[in-house]
Order: sequence, then structure tokens, then C-alpha cells
Amino acid sequence: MPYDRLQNDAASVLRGNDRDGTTVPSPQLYPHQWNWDSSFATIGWAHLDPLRASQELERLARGQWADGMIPHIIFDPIAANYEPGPTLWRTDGHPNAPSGVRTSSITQPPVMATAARRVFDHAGGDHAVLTILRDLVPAIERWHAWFLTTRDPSGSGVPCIVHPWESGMDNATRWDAPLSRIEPGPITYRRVDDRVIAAQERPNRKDYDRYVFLVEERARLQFAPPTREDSSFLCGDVALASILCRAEEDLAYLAEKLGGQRTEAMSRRGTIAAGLHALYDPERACYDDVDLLTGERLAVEHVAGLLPLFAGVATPQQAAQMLAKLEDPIRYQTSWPIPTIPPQAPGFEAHRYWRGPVWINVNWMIADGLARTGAERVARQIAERSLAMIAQAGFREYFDARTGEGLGADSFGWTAALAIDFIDQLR
Ligand code: 2M8
Repeated sequence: MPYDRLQNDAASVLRGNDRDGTTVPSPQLYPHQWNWDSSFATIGWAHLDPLRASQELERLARGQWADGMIPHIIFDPIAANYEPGPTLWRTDGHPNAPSGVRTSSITQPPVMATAARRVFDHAGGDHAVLTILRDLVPAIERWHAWFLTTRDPSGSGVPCIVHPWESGMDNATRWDAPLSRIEPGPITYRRVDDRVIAAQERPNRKDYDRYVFLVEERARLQFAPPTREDSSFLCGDVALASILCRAEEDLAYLAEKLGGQRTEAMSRRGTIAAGLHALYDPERACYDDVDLLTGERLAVEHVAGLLPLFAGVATPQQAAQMLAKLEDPIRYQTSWPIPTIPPQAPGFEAHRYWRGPVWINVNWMIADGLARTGAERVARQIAERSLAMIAQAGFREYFDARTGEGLGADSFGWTAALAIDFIDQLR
């Protein structure tokens, strides 16, 4: 089989990143459990070992806060080389924080239900796996509900984020304008990422100051639900909303298959889909984020605006417009698709993370969304090109869209996990 070697190498990366039941994104740069990384890793594990896959999600649920949030990082007490660590997040002892584990105070896009559904589909009725998944349903239900209560009190359907890190696409150009208003002033912290990875592939100093400022702001506010009055950064995120919308569908499927537990998943899905529809710009064939502090739509060209395909909410006409854009040689059709923004777009940087490079998790979600709309040929091409790029450059964190060069961290978890899934799709 043509992909046998790549499949084995990908499995070795996942095993090498396994830390006692959680998969670290990359041993040197990210030595803890990250939320959406862990869920993407689960999708890979589902092919190798469904029980191990279900345990990954069980370990993620350990971090759940009393209000329902599942945090973006669960810290490994014995891994030290990452900043900001638990001391700066200041979550210890807060009444909402979980006991027994230390976590960050913010969340990340909720891929967990989608991953759990994949595990269910590979479990072959295994009792131990189904028991773990069944026990996870209430935790996922509470987390999803939290997005619409705590993060969308006005009922727009598109939850807000309080930190670019919550989008998972940290220094993306889509956040440049709202972030540029923050003047952190003198701020002291230790930074280690730019010693592990070349500084020109990581966020710049000014942006990092703002990230740390926002971490401290959450602690100062005692992690209370954000408001326009007290938050320095508050944006409705269409990519996160799309991932949540898809996750609601997967949660409803799981709950039904696992014995009919009650959830409000499909009702929330309707609310989110309506919220997304309101943010479609037919002129630009794209969904827009919103800056909730100014009330303005952030009309920034970015692959995130195409993720409603993954949610299955785009109308056939919208899907056709977005597909045309993806295939347009002067937009997203680079030698190695899909760039985070078109190379001609303002702010494009081929090597700086989330400002131009190709990301395998984005490719995986867009390919999945395209297949849902019937564009199987293009979905397949994305899978094939992704695998060819990985075979050439290794299991890197991100890739240059023009040359396919590997960038960022090595032995990267979701690159390996989703390669395994892409290989399975192509067989
Ligand atoms: C990156 O984010 C972290 C902060 O959460 C960092 O730069 O230190 C992002 O790519 C994020 O999406 C990802 O989950 C994380 C771990 O891979 O790294």
C-alpha cells in the first residue's frame, strides 16, 4: 500500500508524544495537554486503539471547570519548559477551577464531540470504550451550553472569545485590528517559545505582550463572564462557532447512539447556524468575525471564514462561491494548499505561524466540509496534497504554502493524527 510507511511513521509520532494517556502537541515546544490538539490526536488514536482514544478525551474532561468550560491547557506537573505556566494564569484555588489538575483560564475550539463520534464509529461496540464515551456526554453537553450562556449572552449564536488563543489561530491577521488597540504598558514575563523555534516563525514581541496582558486581565477579573465594559478583547469567532455547530450535530448523534441521553444539542445547533448565516458576506464569499467592542464586522480574508463548510450550514450557493475561491489561483490555490490567507492578502507572512502557512487541521476540516457539500474530488485533492507535503517535509506544525517547507515544531501531534485519518479516507 502506498501510504503504509507514512501511516507507521505517524503512529510512531503519536506514541512518542503519549504522556501517560494524554498526547502532547510536540514534546519540545508544547509539553502539556492542549484542548483541540488532544481532540485531533484522538481522531488518529481512534484508528490505532479506540480505548486509548477514549481515554484521551477522559483526560481532557478532567480539566472541566464548575461553570462548564473545558480549558485550553491542562498542565503536566512534571513538564516545565513552557510559558506562560500555571503561576501566571493564577487559576489555583479559584472556586470554579477543577481540583487535582492545574489549567489555563480560557478555552479553545470544541472539537471534542467530533472526536468522540469518530471513536464511537471505530469502537465496534467495545463495552469499555462505549462506557467512557457515555460518561463524557454530560461533560460535553455542559461545555457546549457554556459557550451559548457565558460567551453569548445576547443570543447572537456566535460565541465570543476573550483571547486570540481561544481561537487556536493565535496571531492570525483576523485579530490584528482588535489586538492593536491594546497597549499593555511595561509587562514582565518569561518567554521560551522563541528559543525552541526560530523567532521569525513565532508571534512578535508586541503581540506576545498583549497575550500576556489578556491572561492577566482574566485573572484580575476573577475569570468572571466577560462583558464589553471590562474586556480589552472580545470578538465573535466564526471558525469557533462553525466547529461548535458541527460538534453539536456530533454530540446529538453520540447521545442517541449511546442510549438516548437528553441534550439540547440540536436546538443550540439551530441557534448557531442562524448566527453564522447573519455573518455571510456574498460579495466576498466569506463569513466574517465580529469585533464586539466596536460592533464592527472584521472583513479580513482568512480561511477561517470558510469553516462554516465544516459546520454543514453553507447554502449550496454559498458553498459554490467558497469552492470557487478555494480553487482560484490568485487566492487559496497555492502549490501546497491551503494557505491561512491568500499570499496576496495584506499581512501575509509565509513563515510566521497563523499568518500564511498551511495547517493540517484546517485542511482536514475544510476537506471534510467540502466532501459534505458533494465536492469530493477537491476534498480528495486536499488530502493527497497534505500527505505528499508531510511525506516530503515531515510531521511539522505548519508548512510554507509556496514551497511545502516544514515549519514550527517537529513531531507534531495533529499533523500525525490527521495524516492517519487522511490515509484511511484515501484507501
Ligand atoms: C499554539 O498556541 C499556543 C498557545 O495556546 C502557543 O503558541 O503557545 C496554537 O497553534 C494553538 O492552536 C495550539 O493549540 C497550540 C498547541 O499546538 O499552539
